[in-house]
Amino acid sequence: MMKTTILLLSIMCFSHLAIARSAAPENAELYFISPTDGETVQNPVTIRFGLRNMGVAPAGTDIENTGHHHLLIDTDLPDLDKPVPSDKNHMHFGKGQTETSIHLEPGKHTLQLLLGDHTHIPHRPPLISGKITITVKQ
Ligand SMILES: [Cu+2]
Repeated sequence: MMKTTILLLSIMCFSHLAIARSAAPENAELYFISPTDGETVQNPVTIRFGLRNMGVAPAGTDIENTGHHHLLIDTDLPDLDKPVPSDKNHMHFGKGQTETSIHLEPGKHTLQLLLGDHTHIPHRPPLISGKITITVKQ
């Protein structure tokens, strides 16, 4: 039992060493400026990303306490130890954009922001916004 625990602990320590997640200030905050949770909106949907106590830098630019935005649409959080996937549910804003305008099918959608570092990997601690639900009008 003890041996198993030690083995598990060392595996956990190693996996922490193996991944290089960039540090983020404890007081940093990621949030939606707009839309707000529960809002009904029309296409195209303009989404504004808010970030406090950290800066935005393009992907590939390794500057301390910066990152770039990822918009998660109708999905849960990905593995925080890996680069954020790139598909229709995970949009990258690697040029350092702080807002976007997208088209969404009419109906309910969930949106969430996740900051990634220069290699698209979430920070430690991760910068994650609240998950909001919006309704897109026909
Ligand atoms: Cu990215």
